[in-house]
Amino acid sequence: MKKTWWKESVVYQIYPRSFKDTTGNGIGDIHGIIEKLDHIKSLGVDVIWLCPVYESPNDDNGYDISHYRKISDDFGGQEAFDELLEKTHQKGLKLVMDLVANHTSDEHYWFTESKKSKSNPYRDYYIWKDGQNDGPPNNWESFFNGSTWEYDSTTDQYYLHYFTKKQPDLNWENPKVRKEIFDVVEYWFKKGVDGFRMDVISLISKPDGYPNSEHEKFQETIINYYANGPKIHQYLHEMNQEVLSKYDIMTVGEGPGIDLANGPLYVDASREELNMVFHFDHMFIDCGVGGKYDPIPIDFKTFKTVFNNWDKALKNKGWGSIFLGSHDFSRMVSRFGNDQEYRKPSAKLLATLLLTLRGTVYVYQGDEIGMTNVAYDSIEDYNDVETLNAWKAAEEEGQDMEEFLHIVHIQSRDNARTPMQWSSDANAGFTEGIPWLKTNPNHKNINVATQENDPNSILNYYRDMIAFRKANKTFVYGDYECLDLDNPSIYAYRRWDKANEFLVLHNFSDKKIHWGYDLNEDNYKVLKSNMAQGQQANFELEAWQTKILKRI
Ligand code: ISL
Repeated sequence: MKKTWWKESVVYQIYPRSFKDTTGNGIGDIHGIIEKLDHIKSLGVDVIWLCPVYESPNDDNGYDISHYRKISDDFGGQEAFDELLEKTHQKGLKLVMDLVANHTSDEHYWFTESKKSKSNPYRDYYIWKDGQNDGPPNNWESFFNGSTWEYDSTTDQYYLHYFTKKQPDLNWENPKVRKEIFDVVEYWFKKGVDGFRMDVISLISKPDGYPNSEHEKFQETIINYYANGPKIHQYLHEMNQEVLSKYDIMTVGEGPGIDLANGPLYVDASREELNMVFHFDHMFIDCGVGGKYDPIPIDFKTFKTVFNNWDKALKNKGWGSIFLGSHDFSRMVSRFGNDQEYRKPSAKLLATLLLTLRGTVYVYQGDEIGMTNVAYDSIEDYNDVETLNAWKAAEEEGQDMEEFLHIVHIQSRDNARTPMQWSSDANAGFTEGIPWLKTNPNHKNINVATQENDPNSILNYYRDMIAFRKANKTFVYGDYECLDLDNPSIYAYRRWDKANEFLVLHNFSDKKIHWGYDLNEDNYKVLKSNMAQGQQANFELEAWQTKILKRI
């Protein structure tokens, strides 16, 4: 297996709007990131991935770009970005940006032109179709509710938008569009940017003929119509040849519909497309028939199986990405851990899981201090377009809205977007103004400042575990095998190479357990745990205890 810097990297994801405000306008900005570079560096991570900071009307908080080469003034503009890039590099860190190229903002120049007439030179930059029987061209539904088609009276046609109507989809069939995007990518590489996370890259190639979906479940429609279109791999190979392969950068493609069958195609090095992908097999694990806003309990065996299957699928071709949270999902400790009585140990357990699996590790801002979900009293306090549209749809369906607010508490993307908790001060030390999204009241107890000086804090555990992974490359490149898959509480696996053999045990339960597996526990010694080791047997685990053992 070829060794490279990005395989060994730990990536820190920043949602700039919520990270640190330095102007008092309530919105996080690039100077805030610069101010906190020491914090980021102190974690021991290698790469910063910035969610979009380009010019945008913010219908979807920056995932609707109106200028690909301009940094938003809300975030401090180009000068601030150049300073960030320089200072990041000075600290020996790399900077990866977000490429949102499935769609633009409807306020992008290409779209305002495209709308003007059927003969406009930019018309074919987007996907325009005639309606059918006084309605949209087909029955497709958008990710954020409602039809994917928006009628435009100027030319009496509909345009396609998989997300909001302010996010029209680009027409990748058009070679001019591809060239424009490749040029944008190259523009940022020339500035010194170290890679891209590619937003919904799985959706860029549209299905021939735009047929009606015959599926009721939205997830099925994504898989069968929107994702992995006929030319996806042609486009990505082309991007690789035209630009990516010419730079020492990293790429990670994001997208719904990436599964075990097609995932390896994106990242098999010999195919020359992308380095890594984010799949969502474990992130959509709690979606019921009605999708994200119809949650079901997480099945632990399925959770483990997802990691097993992906490790196996990418073992000989490609490379994995390991993450448990992002700006699109609720907080990992609230979701996969226990954010009440066992918040501290379970946050540390999840950190250990992240840092002992094979693949590049992604840590989302705030997870390094165990930030949790928030539960606002009213829908008025929510900002996320996905949440608000789901709310509207539930209201129209006549659902019990008190119950739905409870679902919002569990599932809203705003859970991950509450301001970063720097201190116990007003607004968590995030802003001196009014934050764009209310801070989580628990910032009084959960914050960076408090954890900084506590040797047993989650924050210091992250630092320690990241250093541990760096010192033990077996966790990066070594083999992986899950043991005792049927165990309803324990996630156990071996990681090994020629030099070392490790056994990692996680107790995902509120009960103390002695792992009764057919291995001699005297052959191991405990190297690390999230709890002090008393008179315990090696395979004995307290509630939410995690242990890394070494075979002696
Ligand atoms: O957020 C999701 C589930 O709650 C996903 O379905 C998400 O919409 C999907 O993975 C795409 O996400 C990305 O593109 C969106 C943007 O809203 C997300 O923030 C971004 O990560 C559209 O650009």
